[in-house]
Amino acid sequence: MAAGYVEYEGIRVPGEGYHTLESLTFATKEFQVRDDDVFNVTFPKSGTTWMQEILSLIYSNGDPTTIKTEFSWDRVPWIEQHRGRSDLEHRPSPRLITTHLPRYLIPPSFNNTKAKVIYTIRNPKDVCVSLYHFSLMASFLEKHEEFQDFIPLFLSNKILFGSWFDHVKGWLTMKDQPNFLLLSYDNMVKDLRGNVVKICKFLGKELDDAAIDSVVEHSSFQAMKDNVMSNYSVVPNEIFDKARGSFIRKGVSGDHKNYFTPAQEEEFDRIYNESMKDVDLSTLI
Ligand code: PPS
Repeated sequence: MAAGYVEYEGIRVPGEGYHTLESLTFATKEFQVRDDDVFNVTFPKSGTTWMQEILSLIYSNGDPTTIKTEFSWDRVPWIEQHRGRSDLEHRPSPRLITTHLPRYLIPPSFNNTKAKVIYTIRNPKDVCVSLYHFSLMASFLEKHEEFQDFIPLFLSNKILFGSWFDHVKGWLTMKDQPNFLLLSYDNMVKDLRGNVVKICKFLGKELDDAAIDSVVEHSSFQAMKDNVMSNYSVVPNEIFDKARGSFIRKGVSGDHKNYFTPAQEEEFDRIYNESMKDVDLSTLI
């Protein structure tokens, strides 16, 4: 096993100051969910940081002051990371919360609440490409210099937070519940404004047109690439090696076409079709 990971109840997550047994136990067993909590849920590299920015902007009525002065990970913290307890336990409502946890690890207190979940999915071949690049720059991730060697890792359940397939299927069990909104990164790339309006409606937030415009402007790819509070440029080079890439990297849908050979794509699609045979995501990814 690559150094630096923590194995916890069927998933593997980065250790090294990110997750500890204690932080994972807090997130999955002890955390007390409230009715007015809003969860930003993703498999890694599916639009987590983007949704952190959008939610921050919606809750500030389009005013960019907060996104320009507070780090994204402070504004919409991960419950499972080492600061989850201190960041979230006593935070006033409504709390904006991020998690990569699979559905089965969400704490029992969630089930008795009306807490809202926004689950963002992304084309898994693009997730694979994005995670491949991220793994080359992040000190705490297993590295494969050649993309072809990364694909089998991605397709295994040894990738972060369990397999992509299980993550998506687990969360989709909530798809008919009124407190669940399913979004797609790929649709957000095509129509950010339409998705921001959808999110506002789901959250019961009434923003006027100018505020919506501001959310869209400040959560654009370029705006986020330039925002030091969201682009992870402050993370030291020993952790994110900026010579090997940037966190806000390319921001497009379909980048996998530049990486997969036809044979690799065919094999990926075969596994996808087998694993996802009862799930139709064709309008989303
Ligand atoms: S993480 O590590 O799980 O929190 O990463 P995550 O934020 O989920 O995903 C990073 C990818 O999201 C892209 N990104 C964006 N795309 C479009 N528009 C905006 N505003 C935006 N912000 C972040 C980021 O560039 C990563 O994707 P790739 O394909 O690597 O560019």
